[in-house]
Amino acid sequence: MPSSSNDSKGLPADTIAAIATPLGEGGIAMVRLSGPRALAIAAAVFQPVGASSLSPEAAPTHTIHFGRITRAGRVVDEVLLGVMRAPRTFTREDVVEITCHGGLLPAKLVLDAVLENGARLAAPGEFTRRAFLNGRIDLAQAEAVADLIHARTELAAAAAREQLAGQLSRRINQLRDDLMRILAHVEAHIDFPDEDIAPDTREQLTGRLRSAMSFMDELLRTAGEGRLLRRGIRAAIVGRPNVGKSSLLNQLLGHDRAIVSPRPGTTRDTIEETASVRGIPVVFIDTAGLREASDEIEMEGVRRSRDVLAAAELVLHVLDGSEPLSAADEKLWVEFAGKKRLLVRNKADLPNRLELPAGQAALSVSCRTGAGLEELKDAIQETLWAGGIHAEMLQVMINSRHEDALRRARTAAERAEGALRADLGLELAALDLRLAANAVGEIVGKTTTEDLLDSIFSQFCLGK
Ligand SMILES: Nc1nc2c(ncn2[C@@H]2O[C@H](COP(=O)(O)OP(=O)(O)OP(=O)(O)O)[C@@H](O)[C@H]2O)c(=O)[nH]1
Ligand SMILES: [Mg+2]
Repeated sequence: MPSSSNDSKGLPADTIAAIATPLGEGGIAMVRLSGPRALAIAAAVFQPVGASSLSPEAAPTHTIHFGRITRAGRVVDEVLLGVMRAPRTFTREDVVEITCHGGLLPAKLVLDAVLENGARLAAPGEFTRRAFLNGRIDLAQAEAVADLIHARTELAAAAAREQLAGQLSRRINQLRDDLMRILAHVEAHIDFPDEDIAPDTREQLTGRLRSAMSFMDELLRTAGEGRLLRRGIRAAIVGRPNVGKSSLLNQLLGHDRAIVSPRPGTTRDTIEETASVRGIPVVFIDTAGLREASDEIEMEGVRRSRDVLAAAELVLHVLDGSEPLSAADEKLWVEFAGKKRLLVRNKADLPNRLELPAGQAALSVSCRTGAGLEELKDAIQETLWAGGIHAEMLQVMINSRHEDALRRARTAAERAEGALRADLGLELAALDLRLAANAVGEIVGKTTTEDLLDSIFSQFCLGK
């Protein structure tokens, strides 16, 4: 984090500013200010216009005012200025939002004006970081803000919203409380060494610890889906030349992205684009038809296809249903034996001449008529995420940081249980219980380090 001053309680004391809208041309842009001097700095650059507009310092909270931003006596832009006074704001500090004309220049000039009057340029994610430091949201909720911004499908956005609303945090806090209560119980016995833990108390404590562990397991099981929704998955479309790989890509995307032609070897480069398959973000990759290349360019295309294939998590192997199975098809089938894959029999609108080896099933589609495409999407979803996707599943979807913390908590809890059960020293059990509770606390930010906060908030965009 850049140089920032803190007050006696370690909370930020300076006022930060940034352009909160994407850089580029648009209808409007917004410059956001947050901190103890936000209203004073805004007052220094803003001239209210019209009877109902007020100076930021005089304005009641949650009101909007029309006026001009001036810089060295010259008007920079006509703006709407929103005043939100602490603590009912995103950061719990005084916040001013200045909405100016879109385009790079107006926003930059407004930003310069506030920077010249005492604001500091915000680091990426610094507004959200303040919301966390000032206790408005916890760390899991702060991460959900970034998830929501980066979400590529409605389903991913819905999961982020649940996390932002505190669905995960509530469960994590409950888990941590449970561990702390068990710890308090064990520590009470350490403090009074004469009173031995009665066997049934011991039994009761290990039972409570076991149910905490099985709750950890439940949360850990959501990691796969969490990864799927956040990162999406890469699916390569492969097959020998001319079977309809590019046609399939276009159908799955819903628009003509790749060139389709009857000439084998049409696609020479790899083409990729993201689509939502039943809410799961899938990056579909069209590849050059894998064959012995006839020229240098095609050879490079085939080489790239093989690289892409190595990184893909799912393979859609396309066959031409209007032709018999060829040696080239079989070779490809063997080549991708280690991958999650689906066989797609294309050109179902033509008479079928394809015989699949016994025991192998393919999904029939026609990229010409669109037949079978919905069934293919269902099959893709089923392969990635077995079973239907229900609303309540979206409530908890841990990310890799949560997964790592939970695994450490799980290991420590298991050791504590072993120590309790085997009548080993209670100090040992207490030590591990504390480790477990701390690891769980990391998820919501009850225990954090500057490094951890830096790594989380640096992933945010500027102005968030
Ligand atoms: N009848 C019929 N023709 C199809 C279908 N899908 C694709 N084709 C035709 O098959 C030919 C090849 O299609 P492409 O999508 O370019 O095939 P490709 O696998 O990408 O080919 P390469 O890039 O050369 O490897 C084109 O003439 C398409 O119009 C289908 O479902 N039915
Ligand atoms: Mg192609």
